Amino acid sequence: SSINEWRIAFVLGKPGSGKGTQGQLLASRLGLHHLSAGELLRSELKRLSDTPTGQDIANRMLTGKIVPSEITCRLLLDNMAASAVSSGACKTAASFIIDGFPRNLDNWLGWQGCCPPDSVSNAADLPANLSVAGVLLFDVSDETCLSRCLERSGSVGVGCRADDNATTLAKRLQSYSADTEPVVGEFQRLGLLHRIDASGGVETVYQLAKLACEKMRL
Ligand code: UP5
Ligand code: MG
Repeated sequence: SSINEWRIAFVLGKPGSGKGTQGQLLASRLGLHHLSAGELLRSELKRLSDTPTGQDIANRMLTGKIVPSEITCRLLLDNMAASAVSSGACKTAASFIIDGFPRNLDNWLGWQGCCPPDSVSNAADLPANLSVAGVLLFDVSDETCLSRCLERSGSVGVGCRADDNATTLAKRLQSYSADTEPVVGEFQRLGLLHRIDASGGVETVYQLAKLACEKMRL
């Protein structure tokens, strides 16, 4: 593989399927960079809370709607560059786990528009070669997702989320089947999809996710 290649794995799955939990574990144990699109949007909406853009992001997140791809792609690319610069991996090989993105076909088109395959990026801190190595899909039932998110909503402080209520959760699950399943189908067609049973305990799921990352040469 080329010296300054960045390899990316997207992680998709229903709300509460464990994208963030496994993203963090894979990052800390395998030395990958982990970015959560949802976390980046939550900090962006705090930063922009007094502006129309901030209000728009907040409204969308409270109703399970998807933020326009220009906003999310910019946040992801800015933070990938920052994360690679701070680790010294800027001009060398690096691997990224991006969780919760792309959420729909429009997000995927937007991403390809930012990073067309085999083309040179203009951004100074991004390497010439940025490729999608694969997509992890965490499979789990609606019931399990709901109970995990509602359990989290009972916690206060760290991890407490405005969208972990029954009304918003129903909308997040709807958005998963209406918006995200089509892009999952597209990754399947492209031969990029690694489907993982995410119903077991955290360590069980981690072993499966790690195997998939090894197959992707992440
Ligand atoms: N937990 C995790 N794994 C477990 C296991 N194996 N066994 C038992 N418990 C487990 O896990 C959820 C909870 O379950 C935690 O308490 C955890 O300890 C426990 P977590 O790892 O947080 O699951 P995750 O899949 O990350 O769930 P999350 O709620 O973050 O998923 P969503 O997809 O709903 O949220 P996200 O932050 O990605 O997006 C939020 C909103 O932002 C979206 O609804 C959308 O409006 C917007 N958005 C965009 O518009 N565009 C984007 O690109 C991204 C987000
Ligand atoms: Mg998450």
